Amino acid sequence: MAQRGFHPVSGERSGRCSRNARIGLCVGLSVAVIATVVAVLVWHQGRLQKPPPPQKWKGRGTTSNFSHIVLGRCYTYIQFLRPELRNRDCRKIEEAFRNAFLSKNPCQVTEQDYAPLIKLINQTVDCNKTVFWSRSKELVHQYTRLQKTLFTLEDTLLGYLADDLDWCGDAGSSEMNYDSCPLRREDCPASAVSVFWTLASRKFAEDACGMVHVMLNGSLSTPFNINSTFGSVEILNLQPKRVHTLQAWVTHNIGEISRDSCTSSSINDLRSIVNNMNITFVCQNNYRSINFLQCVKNPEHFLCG
Ligand code: JS2
Repeated sequence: MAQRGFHPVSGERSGRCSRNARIGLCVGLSVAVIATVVAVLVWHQGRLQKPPPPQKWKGRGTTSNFSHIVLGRCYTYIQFLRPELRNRDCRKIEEAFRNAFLSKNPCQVTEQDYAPLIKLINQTVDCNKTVFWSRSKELVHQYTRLQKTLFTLEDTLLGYLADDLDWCGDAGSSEMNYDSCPLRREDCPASAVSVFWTLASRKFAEDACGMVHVMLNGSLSTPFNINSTFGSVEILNLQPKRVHTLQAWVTHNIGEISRDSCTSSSINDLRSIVNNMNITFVCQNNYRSINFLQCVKNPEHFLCG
């Protein structure tokens, strides 16, 4: 007869089962407790292991709000300045810019690191619309802001995003280094910023076609400097099969005595380099449109009568 509560067939089994259940429960609880303790220890250990301080360089650190500035500039550019680029994805562009240098030694960033950014931007300038410059940044951009069909590098999206910004990361951190970034001469010849501008300038020159222009500063003793970015990167990367003429505008500060800088030795050096590339060289002193621009800022000057 079945004992109250005891079933002959499954009785032993239910007794054994409850014991196994208890053992399983105990093992499960023990594993859960051990896992929790280990997780807490690892988390606490992680907190104690602060990332090493960023490396100390001689230059300014990353510009504050770098990511927000780049994102804002991108939207401003594609929505208002050049709506023909309205289909570009600014979030992906900002992320690609950041990923080009974050978690890397800023002296070991390569041109390849910027390739995804360049690919996402994917912009070319129409023939006859490219303007280079050297030691004349302010005046040339005053001019291209009015002559909107002309493009300096800083009037393209790539140059517009980065102009006047500083940026670098650190191999031991996923954060930007806001304390300092390497300087070209004092720290390393190829910093994240200088690699960017050399790449951007070279690509800007390679893509140029037709008649290209350059604004040079006639108020300097050497308006053309072979060691400048224009002289050492852009000129040498013009493609003679694409570019037939380089037109130089040599500007003088409006208050200065005008002189014929187109016959100066440094301009003659430029002429030789360009002609040896089978590209026609044309030089203009005091280009009228640019003189007018200077008169806008100095209407009282006697030359602006
Ligand atoms: C650091 C910057 C910035 O033709 C022009 C532009 O296309 C430019 O890319 O290169 C030429 C100007 O360079 P250059 O001839 O050495 O003249 P510069 O007056 O000494 O200007 C140097 C600027 C080089 C590139 N660059 N570098 N940080 O924010 C920055 N912005 C630009 N354009």
